[in-house]
Order: sequence, then C-alpha cells, then structure tokens
Amino acid sequence: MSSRIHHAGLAQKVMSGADAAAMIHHGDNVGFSGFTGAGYPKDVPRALAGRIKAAHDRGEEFRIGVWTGASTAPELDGALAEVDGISTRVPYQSDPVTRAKINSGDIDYVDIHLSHLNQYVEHGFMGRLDFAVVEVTAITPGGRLVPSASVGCNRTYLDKADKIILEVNAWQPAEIEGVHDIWRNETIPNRHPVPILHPGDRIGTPYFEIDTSKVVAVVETDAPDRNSPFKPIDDTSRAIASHFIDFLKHEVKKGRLPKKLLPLQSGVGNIANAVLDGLHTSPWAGKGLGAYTEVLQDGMLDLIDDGTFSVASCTALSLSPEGVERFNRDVVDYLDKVVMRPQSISNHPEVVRRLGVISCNGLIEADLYGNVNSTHVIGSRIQNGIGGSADFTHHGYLTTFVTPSTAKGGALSCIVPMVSHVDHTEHDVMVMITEQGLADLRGLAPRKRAQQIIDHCAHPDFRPLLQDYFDRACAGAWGQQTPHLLGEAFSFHQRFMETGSMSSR
Ligand code: 0RQ
Repeated sequence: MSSRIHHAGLAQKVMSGADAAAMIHHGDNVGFSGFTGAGYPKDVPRALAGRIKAAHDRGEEFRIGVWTGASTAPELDGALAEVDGISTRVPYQSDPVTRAKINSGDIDYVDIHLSHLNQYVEHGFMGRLDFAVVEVTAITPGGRLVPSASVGCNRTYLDKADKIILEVNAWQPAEIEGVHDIWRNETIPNRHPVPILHPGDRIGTPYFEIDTSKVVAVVETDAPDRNSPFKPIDDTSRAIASHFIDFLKHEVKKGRLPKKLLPLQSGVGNIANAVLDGLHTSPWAGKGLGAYTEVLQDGMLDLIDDGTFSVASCTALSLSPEGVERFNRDVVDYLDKVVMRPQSISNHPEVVRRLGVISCNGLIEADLYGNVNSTHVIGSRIQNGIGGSADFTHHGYLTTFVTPSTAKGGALSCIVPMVSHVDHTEHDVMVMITEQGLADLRGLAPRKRAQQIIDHCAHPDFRPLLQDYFDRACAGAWGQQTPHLLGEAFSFHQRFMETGSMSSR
C-alpha cells in the first residue's frame, strides 16, 4: 500500500490513469478538482484526452462537460480542448487552447460567479454529475481525504457525483494536512448563517468526508502543479500600488477605515499581485492584517512571511514556481496562517459583506461612468472569465479596480466611453485606479464620475479624445443622466478592430 493511501478498501482500487479514464463516457459531466493551476488531477485527464482522440479517429463522438473550481492547466483544460473533448466548460478558465475553442464556438462556456457554483451543482441546475475526479494529498485509515493545494468545489463534486475517481499526488506535501477548513451548510430552505467572524476562523474539519463506496478508482501520481510565474513588478504596477496605499491611508485619516484596515481581497493577475507588494513599504508592514480572499498569490505569501498579514483565508494557492517551493518547504509554519476553504465560503457574499472586505481586482476596460469589463476583449472575445471578482465587488465594503491606463503597448485605452461588455456596473464600483491616479467615485453622480475618471485615470494620449467625447455627449439636446453618443461610443472599439489603435492620430 502507498504511504499516502491508508484505507485498506481504497488501496484495493488503485489502478492506472488509463484504466480509470476508461470508465468515463461520451456525454458524461465530470467535476474535476483544480483552481488557478493548483490541485488539479494530472493523470486521468491526459489519459482521457488520449481515449477521446482515439474515439474521434474511429469516427465516434466523444465530448464531456468539464466543471472545475476555476482555471486548471495544460494537462487538463489544454489536453481535453486540444482533442475537441469538451462540450461545456464551467465556471472559469485561462487556458489558451480552451480560450480559442470557446471563441470559435466549439466549446459552450458558462461563465458564472464562483460563489454560485456550489448551488448550481448541489441543486442540479446543470444536470447530473456523473464523475468527480479529484486530486488529494492523502487518504486516512478511516477513508477521509486530505485535500490538495486547492479546495474549490471539490466537496460538492464528491457529494453529488455518482462515481468518484481519486488521484493521490505524492508531490503535494503531506504536512499540508490541517490547512484546510471544510464546512457543509444545510441545503435550502434550511441554510444557516456562515459562522465566520474573523478571516482566520475555522468552522469545519480539515478533511473531505465521503461515501467510500462511490470510489471506483484511485490513481497514484507524483507531479507538480502548473505554478505560472508572475510578470516582474514594473513602474506602472508600482505607481498603481502607491495610489492604492495612499487611498487606504486617506480613508484611515478620515475615520472610514479602522487603523488596522479591514480584511483585504486581491484578484488574479499580475497587477493585483503587484499591488500587494506595495504593502511592504506601507504603514501596515508587519502589522498583522487579515486577508479574506480567493487565491494566495506570491505577494500575499511575502506579506505573511514578514508579518504584514497574520492570516489569509482563501480557496487555493496561485503561486509561481519559487512561491510554491517556499510554501511546500515551510508548510508547517503556514498551518496557523492560511485557511483554505470551499469556494462557496471563501467567496461567500454574506461573509464578504459582514467582514467589510476591501476588494481589489483587475480589469480589461472601464468606462467613463465606472462600469467594468473584466472578461471580453472588444466586447466579444473571452479572455478568462468573471471568476470571483463580482463576489467581492458586489458585496465588499470598499471596492476598487486596478489597471494600467493603456494596453497593447499603448495602442489601446483601458478607459473607454462605454464598455463593450459589462461585468461590474457603476453601482458596485467605488474606486478606479491606474498608474495615472485614482478616481474616488463614491457619492458622485454620473457626470462627476466621468470627469474624475478622465482627469485621474485616463492616459494623457487618450485624455483629449475622451474629454471631447464627454463634452459633446453632455451638449446633447435632450436631458441625460448619463450622457452618451451611442454610435461614437461603439466606433471607439470598432476603430481598434480596424486599425489596431484607438487613437485618432
Ligand atoms: O493579454 O497577455 O495576451 O498581452 O489582457 O492583462 O495587463 O497582464 O493584466 O494579468 O492583471 O489580468 C482582467 C484579465 C487582467 C484579470 C484580467 C490583455 C493584456 C493581456 C492580461 P496578453 P494584464 P492582469 C478573483 C478575481 C477576471 C477574474 C477576476 C482577470 C491580458 O484580472 O481575468 O478578477 N480578471 N478574478 O494585453 C484588450 C484591453 C486589455 C487587454 C488587458 N483593454 N483590451 N486586451 N488586455 N487590457 C480571483 C479569481 O477569480 C480566481
């Protein structure tokens, strides 16, 4: 028996990834573990992709529904998309092959809030779940599962799937046991309040409790997570971080934030990671703050190490190769500083609102009034997905968005007259930050919001263009709460599609 599989009955179920994959059939819905490149199964998806390719070569149809926690890795999303094996993809992805197949219409992508996923699965909104394929770190003698580097939607997948395939990955550190906090609420109409009063509160157990009779296969692996590196922190991200920190200082001075702040949430991506770095040189360095966030990025790990954060609640790691090496080496030191929860709890709207989370997320474009597009390039091509950004933005105490003012080498303004796709509306977005400055939109009517955003967030190359648009829109003959010139607003995006630049030059 492997040193990681301590349950005699489940040890009998050990087999190869290929044998396990042979149990999955065309039309099945499969709930895979995996969240931002951490804790996804490494062997079964690849073997399944081989099986799908062979079926297609024989002229047979073979596609499955792929449900995960969030993004996974080339061995899962990439491998299955490459062989046209995915019919439906839920709820968040960032894989280039999958992205291309979604945009070409070959994969149906259902991009939902991460906090909604548990309910979708639990109450059958997306139909039946045939398989849960879940990576774990170990199996205890009593058949409980020690989760891996992400929790995501695994508890619900393990509960609801007809059959379970487990991958036991010896690469994950055995000492991670104890970091997770798995809690099960009652189902509607008997749901209870989530009893979390502080980011570090533990309310469940560190294990998944499962019906072991549903386990049809156990596969042993020894393979690393994806762990993508972050872009180096540049002057643009440093400037964004500095505006964010200045704003927090200002809010404390005004008495709108306590001295020790409120729990922070930091989104995915390079900019959000860089913003965290700014806390090292802030008045809060070493001050033991709390994080109630979705993923633990390198920036957060550094801040735990230097005592700026005393605790971080999350659902997954999202670390660089160096970050994960550090985490795995010193995991015992993180056991009382990191709590990894199901995504329905890490992103729980009621908890986020009650704790008063300060949210900070990236965007693709924002408009003059503060509406935000986080997901679609030129209104139509998916980049990643909404992820948990709305879970924190709609319910946070202070909601901020951070972005460079331009993209694609300066050819494109990230501030546009009207967003080409809406993920977060003006009603939820309180503060907009670029390297140019910060627009505090709270309490402002639309025209005043627009002027703040033009003056403080737009790049000087695009400011005259945006000001001209806004002035002419305001001069419109009929009464307008939110002035627009609709035809022109969309030609702003059209111009980029046709010429590769939004600039009028
Ligand atoms: O594309 O790599 O091909 O050049 O978008 O942009 O500047 O590296 O920014 O890494 O911070 O990601 C919104 C995508 C920002 C991310 C987004 C192109 C740009 C580049 C990435 P290339 P950057 P970041 C909770 C939070 C939604 C989910 C979320 C995201 C690529 O933050 O996915 O918030 N958010 N989750 O060139 C065309 C523009 C563009 C543009 C950027 N205006 N037009 N392309 N790009 N702006 C946590 C979870 O949910 C897990």
